[in-house]
Amino acid sequence: MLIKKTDDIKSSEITDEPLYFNRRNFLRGAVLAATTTATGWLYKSLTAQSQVTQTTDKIATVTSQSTGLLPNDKPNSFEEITHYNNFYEFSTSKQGVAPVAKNFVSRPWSVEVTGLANKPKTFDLDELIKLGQPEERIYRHRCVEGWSMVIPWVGFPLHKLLKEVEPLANAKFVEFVTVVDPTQMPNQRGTEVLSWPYVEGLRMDEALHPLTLLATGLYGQTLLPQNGAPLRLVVPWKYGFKGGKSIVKIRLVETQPRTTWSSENPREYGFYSNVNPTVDHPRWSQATERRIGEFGRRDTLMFNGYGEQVASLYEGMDLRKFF
Ligand SMILES: Nc1nc2c(c(=O)[nH]1)N[C@H]1C(S)=C(S)[C@@H](COP(=O)(O)O)O[C@H]1N2
Ligand SMILES: [Mo]
Repeated sequence: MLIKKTDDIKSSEITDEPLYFNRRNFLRGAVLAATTTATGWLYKSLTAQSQVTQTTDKIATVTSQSTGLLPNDKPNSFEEITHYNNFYEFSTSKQGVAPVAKNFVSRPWSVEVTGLANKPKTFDLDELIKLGQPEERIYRHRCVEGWSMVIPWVGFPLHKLLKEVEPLANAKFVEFVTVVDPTQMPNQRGTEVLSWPYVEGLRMDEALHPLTLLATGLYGQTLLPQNGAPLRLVVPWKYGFKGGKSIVKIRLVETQPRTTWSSENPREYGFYSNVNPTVDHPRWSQATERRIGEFGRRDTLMFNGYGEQVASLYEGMDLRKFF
């Protein structure tokens, strides 16, 4: 189960906000080092997809909300992030996703933003990236299964896109519909694994929160298929399954959408699914987690450590009831 670390980044490199840009340069160096020492196919796929690298170079500012890293957090290696994945459309084996997804074609790609909006619109991916002005966001990622990583995403806050379409006042929720393509995704040829498409959702205020990210890359490179190319959602204070991969449609709706995992098993996977160490999964404790690449377990943090930024969204809600 354990994946060997290939390009350790010293924890002493994790710094506070003022040193952010230096650290970012360091990470870019680490990517290059990993690239030259990794296998040939990796090198090829990275150099072939240099577009977002160039775009991210232009990022001028990163707000303090974008980091929130703790002293003992260090980014997982590119190898770990791209070879330990949940993406059931391709495979239910975490190590099996990357090889099966390897040739997934995600260009051209467009995202339809529809529903309760003044200006619904279908965006071409490149247009979307330009609009969003990608920035780097290093977030903790906590899977409901009890493991975690630290991932240096490249992306832009979802609110930038939502603002473009002008949501109507009765748009209370946002639904994220991901791709259906059984020719490229073997597990979509049946419904044994899940019913397709994989759908997720957020309340409008969660969707508009500055931490909520549409990711188009990681480690300064466009996303590989296994991480949700070309566009996936990242909601760092919620369990990982809330972050739908390979999104094709974003719908603004009035009532809480039916999401894949909460309809599959509402007792185990709630609509909100905020990381909460005090609410156990019916089949296992959520109090601790295993950081990929580490031995032993760490304590899981309320809201995955982002409580200061997001706890106010849930004031007055019983987080044991609305899980
Ligand atoms: N379309 C789709 N999105 C998905 C999943 C999936 O199976 N299909 N798995 C989810 C789960 S359980 C997790 S933990 C994260 C994993 O993202 P990563 O592989 O990039 O770390 O993606 C989420 N998004
Ligand atoms: Mo997950």
